[in-house]
Amino acid sequence: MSERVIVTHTDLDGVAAAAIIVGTVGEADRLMFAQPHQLGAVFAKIPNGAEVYVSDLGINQPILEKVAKQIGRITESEGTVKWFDHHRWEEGWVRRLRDAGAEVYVDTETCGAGVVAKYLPASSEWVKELVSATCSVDLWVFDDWRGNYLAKYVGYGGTEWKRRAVTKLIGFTGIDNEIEEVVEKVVSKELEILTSAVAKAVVVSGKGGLRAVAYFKSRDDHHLTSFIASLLMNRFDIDVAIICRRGSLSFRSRRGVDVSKAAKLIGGGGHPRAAGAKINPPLWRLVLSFLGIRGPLFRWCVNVALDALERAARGEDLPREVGC
Ligand SMILES: [Mn+2]
Repeated sequence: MSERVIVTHTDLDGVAAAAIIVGTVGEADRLMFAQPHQLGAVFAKIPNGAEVYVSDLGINQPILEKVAKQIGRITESEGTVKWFDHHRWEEGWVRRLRDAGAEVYVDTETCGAGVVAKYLPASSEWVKELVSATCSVDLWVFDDWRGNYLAKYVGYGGTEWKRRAVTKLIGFTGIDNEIEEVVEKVVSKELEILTSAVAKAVVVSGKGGLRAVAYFKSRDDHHLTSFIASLLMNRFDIDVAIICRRGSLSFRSRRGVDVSKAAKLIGGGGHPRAAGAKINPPLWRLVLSFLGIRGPLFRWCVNVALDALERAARGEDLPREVGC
């Protein structure tokens, strides 16, 4: 018998999509969580003749050929590939994967779970409810409060947890005690992080007088960056926030301040109100930070950030290497 493989995204939308697939076609032999850029490597691991479902993952030009070749290998060995997504695809990408033998369903009107429900298809009552909750969060419309609970529930743990979450969401009946308890844990943890951010943040100013609120973030909680930054900007009544980490820095802004140019000046990019860049701090500052002495790294990062902000404000547009 051929192996059933599901490849899905790591967020609520991906988990819900996988739950709908499993709940409709049956248990998967392999459930793989991936980010779009990992698809080449992921597909290489799928055995010949497999029955493959891909959900809530887009393709992009750099990996198109690699993935198409793998799809060709799978379908030529009697396998099948069904791909469900709601991100924007170029027509040529759809054509290339179809030529390789995949069934491709791309629909930007709904979330990934919605695409699976519509085209797999799956029309049970629980599927409708799960799609409603999931799309609410994934499409940023927030018209179904259960989605906010589910997003926090799914985000609680790593791969093993997400596997469990897929099973949990099959036959979705709403927010039960178990989900509530996990969400409570996640929310108190987030509150703790936000409270400590306010306590540890500092107001800094550059040589040209530009002011910002800065914070060093040692924990790996990227999804909180925007919340922390907006909290700090409000609390300190400052329009630019600098969030430093060991390998990257993020800018956030409000009241029309554009931070994307500053990010570009140090080799990064982003949007006017949310941007960032990778940073390469001098080794000794990095080493000290791992020993718990974060000041030297934090000060270096803040200087890099302030310098970029002030140069951007002056209208300079040449990227510059940042030194010690
Ligand atoms: Mn999605």
